[in-house]
Amino acid sequence: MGCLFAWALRRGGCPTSLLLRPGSSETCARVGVRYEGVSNWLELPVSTASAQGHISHLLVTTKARDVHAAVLSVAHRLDASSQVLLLANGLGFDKELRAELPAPEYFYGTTTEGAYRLERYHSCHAGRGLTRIGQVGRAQAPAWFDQWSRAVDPSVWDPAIDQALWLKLAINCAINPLSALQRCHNGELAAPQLAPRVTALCEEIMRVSAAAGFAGVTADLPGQVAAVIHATAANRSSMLQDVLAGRPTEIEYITGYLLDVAQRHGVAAPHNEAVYGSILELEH
Ligand code: KPL
Repeated sequence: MGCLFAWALRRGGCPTSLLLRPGSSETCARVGVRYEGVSNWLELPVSTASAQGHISHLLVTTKARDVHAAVLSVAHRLDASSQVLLLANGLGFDKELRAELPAPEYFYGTTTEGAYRLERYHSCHAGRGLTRIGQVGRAQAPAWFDQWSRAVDPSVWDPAIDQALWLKLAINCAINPLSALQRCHNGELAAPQLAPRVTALCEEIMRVSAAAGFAGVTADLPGQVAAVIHATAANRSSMLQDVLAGRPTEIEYITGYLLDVAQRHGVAAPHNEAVYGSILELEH
């Protein structure tokens, strides 16, 4: 996803660099995006986190658990004028980060663009989607959003981004752990033997959502989840992909976050607890 956005921003005329992990010696990268069978390539400058130079705008598209380390690795290049856009799955990845590094201005995003990696710096843009960006309590988009939205089209400034992020979390809680445990494509969750488990997860998630002030957002969660299952029927969820690749999953930032909220509000969520525990067992 990072390559797709970097490529789109560069093509849209925004001076864009790729930030690589320390140790990399590359100075530029040929970044390609394949769309409808055709790959288009652009040269992008590359810098490492340990380099110097002020960063005015930083886009973070890492896994949720890596957001904290990624932003801290460039802390010396950020100040109060820096704008940091966090586009990761789940919630809660920014808690310690914001306490440790309060200076930059943080923005949040979620996207339904579909992309997967073909090889290093070469992605396939598999499906067009919508990117929502916002900052809680901010109705007006910042100046940079104008250029962003022309480059990453379609994008919208969402003054209720907290609701969009919560809905994404709710949908991920209903689909990701179960699909990873069943090792099934998303579409198989609609089968009669799994659909009742999805429903049970949804009912708990709706109760937690109501306690957290997001009742309206998840009012039709079973319908929204069914629509995503249908639209992504042939896909493997990101959590299943992590499990199959032997990577740690994002369960702490998805179901783990939901369960923290449930506990804070005294809402029972045994089905979500069960899938959370099973994913942790798989990881260890
Ligand atoms: O966001 C997803 C993910 O896999 O993380 C869904 C919507 C469940 C699609 O697979």
